[in-house]
Amino acid sequence: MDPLNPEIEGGTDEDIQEIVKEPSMFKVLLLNDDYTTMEFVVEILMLVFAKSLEAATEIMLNVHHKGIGVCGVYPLEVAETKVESVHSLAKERGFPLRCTLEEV
Ligand code: TYC
Repeated sequence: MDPLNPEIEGGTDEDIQEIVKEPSMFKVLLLNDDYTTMEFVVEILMLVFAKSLEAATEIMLNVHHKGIGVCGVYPLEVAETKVESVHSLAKERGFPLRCTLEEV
């Protein structure tokens, strides 16, 4: 089956649906911990997720109180890069801050 011409190459309806559907989107979820400072989490949210100071503070406090929260929703590769950036910046500064992905 030619992915560019699924209908003339004998692709099934499922093949065609798979090809035309929008790319999956992923939530980047930030996890609370007892050691990362509030200031560093706000810094990360502004730097990696392009949040304003006000939005970053609101997300950080939400995660601090509820244990988990959404930083943003992105296509898979973008979401994965953001998770890696958070983990590497946190490691550099000696914080155990973690985040994870969840398909929307
Ligand atoms: N709970 C941390 C503290 O009290 C702050 C914090 C908030 C840490 C959000 C991680 O994702 C997090 N210093």
